[in-house]
Amino acid sequence: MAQKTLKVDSVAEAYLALLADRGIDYLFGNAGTDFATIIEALSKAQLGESNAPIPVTVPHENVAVSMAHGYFLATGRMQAVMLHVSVGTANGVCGVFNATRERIPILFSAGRTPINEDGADGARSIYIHWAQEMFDQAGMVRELVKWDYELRNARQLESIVDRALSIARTAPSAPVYLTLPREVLAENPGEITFQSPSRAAPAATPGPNADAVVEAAGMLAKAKNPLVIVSSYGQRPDDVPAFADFTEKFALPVVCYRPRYMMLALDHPMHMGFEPGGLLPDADVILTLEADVPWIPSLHQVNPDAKVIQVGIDPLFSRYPTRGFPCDLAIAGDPAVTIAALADAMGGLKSDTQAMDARRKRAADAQAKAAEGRRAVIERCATGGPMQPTWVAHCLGQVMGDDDILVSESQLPVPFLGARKPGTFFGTGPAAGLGWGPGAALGLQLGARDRRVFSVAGDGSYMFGNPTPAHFVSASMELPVCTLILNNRMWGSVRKATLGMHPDGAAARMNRSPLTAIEPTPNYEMIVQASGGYGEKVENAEDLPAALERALKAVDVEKRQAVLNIMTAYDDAQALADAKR
Ligand SMILES: Cc1ncc(C[n+]2csc(CCOP(=O)(O)OP(=O)(O)O)c2C)c(N)n1
Ligand SMILES: [Mg+2]
Repeated sequence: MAQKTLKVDSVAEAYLALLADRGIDYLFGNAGTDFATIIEALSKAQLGESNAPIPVTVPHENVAVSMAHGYFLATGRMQAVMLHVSVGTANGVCGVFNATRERIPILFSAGRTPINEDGADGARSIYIHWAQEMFDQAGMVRELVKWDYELRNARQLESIVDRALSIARTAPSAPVYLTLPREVLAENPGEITFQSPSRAAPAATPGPNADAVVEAAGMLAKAKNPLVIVSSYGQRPDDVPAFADFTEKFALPVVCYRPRYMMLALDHPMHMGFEPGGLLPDADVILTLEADVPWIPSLHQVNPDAKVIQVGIDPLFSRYPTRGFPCDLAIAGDPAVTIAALADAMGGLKSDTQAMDARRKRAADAQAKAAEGRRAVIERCATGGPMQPTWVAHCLGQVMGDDDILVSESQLPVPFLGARKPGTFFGTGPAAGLGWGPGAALGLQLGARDRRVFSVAGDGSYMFGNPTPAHFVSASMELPVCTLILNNRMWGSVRKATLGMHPDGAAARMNRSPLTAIEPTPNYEMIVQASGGYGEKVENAEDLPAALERALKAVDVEKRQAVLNIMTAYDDAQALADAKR
């Protein structure tokens, strides 16, 4: 088997060379005193004297983790993040939470305070080295990662790194956590020998159980009113066409519920929109596809006799403490393989063609009605300010090219964007740890430099996203993301939740309830200017198309980032109606 031997000055240098050998392109770093030997080794790499991933200086940990998340979405390639001991880890936990719930592999790592109080290379040299030590640093993230370990010595380096990477990449994939004590990083093994290429393959993803597929196919073929509810499918864009064919061929109505990706084109003949509420009472067989929450039990009435089939890599979402959706049949395994197997099995069964025709007609009617409704809304909101998010989505849809990417950490109404191709939409994950969007957009742009990336954020989400660090990285790494802020001067979702529970209460009688209003609103367009970007405030609907053109000129021609701070409306009645659907 092929081996490599490298002369190295430190374990840090060996570690970085090994990561580069294993296909880690970038190390998203937020450094501290624990990084001394890492920085020394990265410096050697920049002088051409060793190998290492490309370091990216990210001045907030949550942005760093979100960048690794976004880069994976663009490329399918797992990346590394390294943070400063316990305190840096604490700042990165929210990003890890988002990544783990969306099954994104990341080598999440941090230094460890020196163990020795003196007498060893790398031993404690600053007062913080005492207080920063924890009894169990990994305890902070253990619930969220699939595996964690602290590197003990140079001899175990290859085995531990490969184990971390292969476990993270094995489905259901997730972040892993590796801590790197300063003394261990500083050890000088002289040279290191490792297998190259790696001999630590991740496990191949299991396929579905054949009997379960036959049973599910029988249930779906017999159904009069089947319903497919899908939430997190299409992370791999290539999975989408076969799903589209499957649902079209067997006339299976599909609801894309809280979509994380582009899972089915808006103009697909069986696309039934984004809310399952209206269809659940009559559904007789419900197939949930990577849908952690296929409906809300307290809001939606579900036909009590409906059979429910849950399909996914981990269809019971075993890392969720509570999840009681009915499940008559669960099929674990690669969901794309399960869809293909279901299509095969159903192809051999007799289908009720009359029922299928009726479903096709219902879907076509519903689509025509929805499209008509959207046209009417767009006409109504084309002038004046503050403007409706629907108008922003519509205008954005008009300027987006087919391959442009959109990251949305906002209430942007997706249907108003128009039809999008697979791999072009990325929505907030189910844990909704705010602050993901700006970093994810940067990571996507880094992984897809030839494509335009739009990032749409609520005003609250934009601030959670650490705009100063994010705009700094955009400038330093030449990642000209175009950001649209839906600025309703409020944590609107929090107000909506308050009024949902207390519709006639005190908060409902106030326009600006406590802990929800973000006023006076900052001039967000000025933050990006501090990093050399283009910034503009947009107050009226009729000004948005031209403002978008100016922003895109900055991005496309001047190759610099842009932010449009768009004043949007918030309406209690509308918010409450939305919340009840
Ligand atoms: C890290 C984190 N903190 C707090 C929340 C709770 N939260 C959910 S939505 C929301 C407000 C978001 O505001 P904004 O981005 O302006 O969107 P809007 O609701 O106004 O459309 C908050 C604070 C969260 N999801 N994540
Ligand atoms: Mg807001």
